[in-house]
Amino acid sequence: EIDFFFPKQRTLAVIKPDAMEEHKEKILEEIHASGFSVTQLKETVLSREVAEEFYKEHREKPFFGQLVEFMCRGPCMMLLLTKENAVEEWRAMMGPTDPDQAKETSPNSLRARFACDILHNSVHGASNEQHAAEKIRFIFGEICTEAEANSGDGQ
Ligand code: RTP
Ligand code: MG
Repeated sequence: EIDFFFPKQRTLAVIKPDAMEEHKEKILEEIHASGFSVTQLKETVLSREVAEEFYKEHREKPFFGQLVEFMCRGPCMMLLLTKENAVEEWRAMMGPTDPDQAKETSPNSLRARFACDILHNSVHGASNEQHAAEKIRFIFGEICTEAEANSGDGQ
């Protein structure tokens, strides 16, 4: 299996409530077409508590209340994506936070095409490897790759 020779990275991606009805299938299709493996996938309506914890880094921001409300308003699709350089590649696919800026600088990005505005912007992606690991654990619990499982003492 040639995959063994290439270090894979994991990231957490979310299709946000504004994109679920109209754009979910298209986004999933593009994720696959871009060479990501969807290692875990879960469609869920976030509770207020979970949304607050998920975005706790933004607790002090003026948009925090609106952000939490928005993330709870309907189903989200949570995805654990695996690929070389997955964190950066998924962020590049998303484009800038603000779709007006995305349309200028990255017209092919998901946010340029599907986002409504800077808050309702269709997709989330972990911002770095550490953040990805933390959010993957929070959303999917303790999971490990086959390689990690096999590196134990086998008892
Ligand atoms: P995300 O965390 O969702 O992947 O987005 P991001 O890194 O591009 O942007 P971030 O600064 O982490 O903001 C998190 C989410 O908060 C909402 N937001 N609203 N009204 C506003 O000015 C504003 N700014 C950010 C967006 O939903 C953004 O994705
Ligand atoms: Mg962020």
